[in-house]
Amino acid sequence: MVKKKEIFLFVIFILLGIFFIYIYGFIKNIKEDLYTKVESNKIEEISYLFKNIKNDIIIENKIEDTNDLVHLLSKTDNRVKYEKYLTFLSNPSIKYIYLLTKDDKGRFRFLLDGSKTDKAHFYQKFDVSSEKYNKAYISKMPQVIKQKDMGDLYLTYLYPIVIDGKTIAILSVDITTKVQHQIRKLIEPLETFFIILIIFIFLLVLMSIMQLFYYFITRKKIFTDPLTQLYNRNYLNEISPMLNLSHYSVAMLDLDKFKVINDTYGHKIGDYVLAKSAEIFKNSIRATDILIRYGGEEFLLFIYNRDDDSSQKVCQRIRKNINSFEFKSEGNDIKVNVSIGLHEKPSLEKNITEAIKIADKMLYIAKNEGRNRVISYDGKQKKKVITNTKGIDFVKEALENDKVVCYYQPIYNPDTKEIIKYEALVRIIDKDGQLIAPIFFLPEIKDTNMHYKITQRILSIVFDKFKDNDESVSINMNFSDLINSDIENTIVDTLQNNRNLACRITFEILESDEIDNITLFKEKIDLIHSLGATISIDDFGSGYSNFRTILDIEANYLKIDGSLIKYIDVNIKDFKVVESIIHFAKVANMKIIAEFVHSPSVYYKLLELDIDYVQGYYISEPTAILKTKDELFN
Ligand code: GH3
Ligand code: MG
Ligand code: MG
Repeated sequence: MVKKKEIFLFVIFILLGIFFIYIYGFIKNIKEDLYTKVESNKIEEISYLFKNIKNDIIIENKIEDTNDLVHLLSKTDNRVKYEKYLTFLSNPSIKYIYLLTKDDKGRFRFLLDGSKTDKAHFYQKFDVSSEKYNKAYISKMPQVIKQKDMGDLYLTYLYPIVIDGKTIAILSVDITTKVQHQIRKLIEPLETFFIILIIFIFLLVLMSIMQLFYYFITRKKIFTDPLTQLYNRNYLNEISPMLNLSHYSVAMLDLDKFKVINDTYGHKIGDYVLAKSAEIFKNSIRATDILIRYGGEEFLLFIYNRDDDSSQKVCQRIRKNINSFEFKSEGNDIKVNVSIGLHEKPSLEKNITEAIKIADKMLYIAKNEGRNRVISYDGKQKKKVITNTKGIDFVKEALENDKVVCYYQPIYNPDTKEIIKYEALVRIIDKDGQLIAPIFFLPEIKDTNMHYKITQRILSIVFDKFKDNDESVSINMNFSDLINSDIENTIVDTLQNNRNLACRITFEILESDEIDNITLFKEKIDLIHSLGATISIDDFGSGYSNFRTILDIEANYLKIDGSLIKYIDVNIKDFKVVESIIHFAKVANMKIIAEFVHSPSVYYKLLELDIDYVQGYYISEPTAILKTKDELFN
């Protein structure tokens, strides 16, 4: 999920930035306020000047208009007198003071200049630097010109001298003070400090934006499958802990006979069909559903529970959309189907892995029932689904008519390149001559007498087949088989008198929660050991595996469950779990077997882990006749 720390920091930086900009503005305002206050104080301070000047020059000389004034001041004596007077009135804050008037052409001219040196001549033209001169003249209102870019406060105050409603002259006073300089000295370091702080925060915000951006880019890469642009297994690992299964149904989708498409049209078109199928899946689901490329041409779908659109409907929609789509590539019209296994109530299971396993089982049934279909499980009818397929009578009939057979899958030693033994796998041949896999009949006859009967039959087939050859074989048994006295008798009777056979027999025992009586279990294991046969723990790592019990059993082999092997080449978590199981087995002095080795990449990944033995379709499928080592890997 989104990295909370990064987002938190990002928000904090933004808030700090806003806060500092606010403080900076606040300080700037204080500075402006202080300036304004200083200005008005200064102006007030010199307002006495204007009254005195008006009285002493204008009123006293009975000046009535501009001409009178020009006339008065054109006389050198008067000018010298009044300029001295202006100089005298000045105080330290007044830098310049002069009297101006406007000539006929509207140009400003000097009448008096209070400067001590470099005085302007009488009636010298004065170039105005601001419109305010005219404004003061016309509006008859005093004007202030703030001089910019000066170290100190520096302003020009324009005071119009008005007689009979007419402006006859303007008194211009330049005021300066050091106060502003002091204010600036005080406040400017603060301002600079905040500017630096704001720049620093801005850089931090920029950095965290870049970090977030980078995070989202890499995150997308890590969680996206490049071919289909769907989520990949990493995403499943990421969301698993947060996913509330009670809101979803889980479906497993697998393209039918996809290998044929690859074999017929080539891998490139195979890739196109995969990508296009992914697109069709995506268009058939809703925004709330989560679609993941689980591996190869298998997809995992979490369907959000909604009243208006059931998970069954969604699955059927996907199936129909794939079925009716014509994949066109390089002049080929390709038809593709999809089989879907659906678990409608995954929250009934212990965890996501278990729920996915059941969806996978349903998918397996969909494949076996002819593909291009949806098989669903709602938590209740699991048995029914399987019963409907093959029931107790089916097994009984098979036993009576000798239709129970064994297939043998080699278990291979990659170091010596030898077959170390075969696993005997039961099959039933049905009326149509089709081979039926145990998933379709064993769950139904579990805990019935029929189960013991079928185990007895398997034992007799296997003992018979292997008694006269040199090969080794493993036979699947569960706990209830093991404690059944008839089965025990068969094993003891056969193996006690045939040590040569006994040492080539391994019993593969499912380590399950049903082993409640560990002492009894251990007793039976010891019996098998005493006969010279060996013990293998089956499906280790799938459900209830308990390291302590395994150590107590003192098994010779440990077979890692296929669900952990299947995606070991792409799923780092599975890889780590298998790595630690192998480590554990080595310490406990057990040989380790990996089942479900279905591809070269899985095979080579296991070699990296220094696996003892491997078994799976990549090496060989189960066959009726024992394969030799030269017939493997094709
Ligand atoms: P079933 O109906 O039983 O599912 O048959 P299948 O042929 O689809 O199943 P199988 O698992 O035997 O074969 C799957 C094939 O998918 C084998 C593998 O080469 C191919 N495959 C897996 N990933 C990719 C891929 O990324 N691109 C291509 N072109 N093929 C892939
Ligand atoms: Mg397939
Ligand atoms: Mg497949």
